[in-house]
Amino acid sequence: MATVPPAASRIAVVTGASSGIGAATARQLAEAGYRVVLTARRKDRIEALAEEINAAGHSATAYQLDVTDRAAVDEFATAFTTVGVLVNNAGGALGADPVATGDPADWRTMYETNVIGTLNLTQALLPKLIASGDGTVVVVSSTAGHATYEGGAGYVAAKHGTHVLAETLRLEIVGQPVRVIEIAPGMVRTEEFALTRFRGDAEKAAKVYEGVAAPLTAEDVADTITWAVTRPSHVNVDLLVVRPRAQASNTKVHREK
Ligand code: 8X3
Repeated sequence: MATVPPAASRIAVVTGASSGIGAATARQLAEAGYRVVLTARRKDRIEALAEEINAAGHSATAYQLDVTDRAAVDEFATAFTTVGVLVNNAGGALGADPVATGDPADWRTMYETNVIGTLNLTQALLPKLIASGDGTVVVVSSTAGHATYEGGAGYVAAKHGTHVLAETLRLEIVGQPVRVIEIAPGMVRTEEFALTRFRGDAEKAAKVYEGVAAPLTAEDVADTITWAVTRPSHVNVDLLVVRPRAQASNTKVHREK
């Protein structure tokens, strides 16, 4: 049974809420009773999602935000006295090139969005999470944050960064009323992850999931996030690794012919 958090901690901020895991998480946290604040760069998408959530009788607002823009993030944070939950979901992969030929610009972008984006939101909202008396920071990392694979170095390096941020923050704020939860999904088929990685090349994107009976869905991951967040306050799920049954490791995937 999910516990209902105290009233002061019922705002949940979700970054990257315009699609995929972020959008699914926003829907599920709203259903769990949180007032969700949807952030993403694409205003039209988060506004439509907020409308959908509100029409279903829950509570959502949309706030256009680029997580890499620190001034904008600081401005966003002034809207709150307390925040109950921050889900750092914004991020993604760009390219799948070997180290020998990877584009440094891609590496930089991935570090900026995945690591600095998470750092920006976490720093800006930490005082509000503490002020709630019962805060939760979720870092959506990846199995790429725990082991490497060929062609993945730029993304893997960035996701190791988000993993380290979560681990270190948990050490540093122990004793404060804030949990730090890392969710590390493996293969998840969303409308955009692979397409963005391969710059719109639908054929390459489809190959990622080729023959895989049932990759995880955004809803599956949102489910694990919502489960971890709704445990009683004293229960900190440090790290939850979730993969489809067909994926035994980042490089061992069962593909049906
Ligand atoms: C996504 C998992 O295997 O594409 O975060 O790196 S993988």
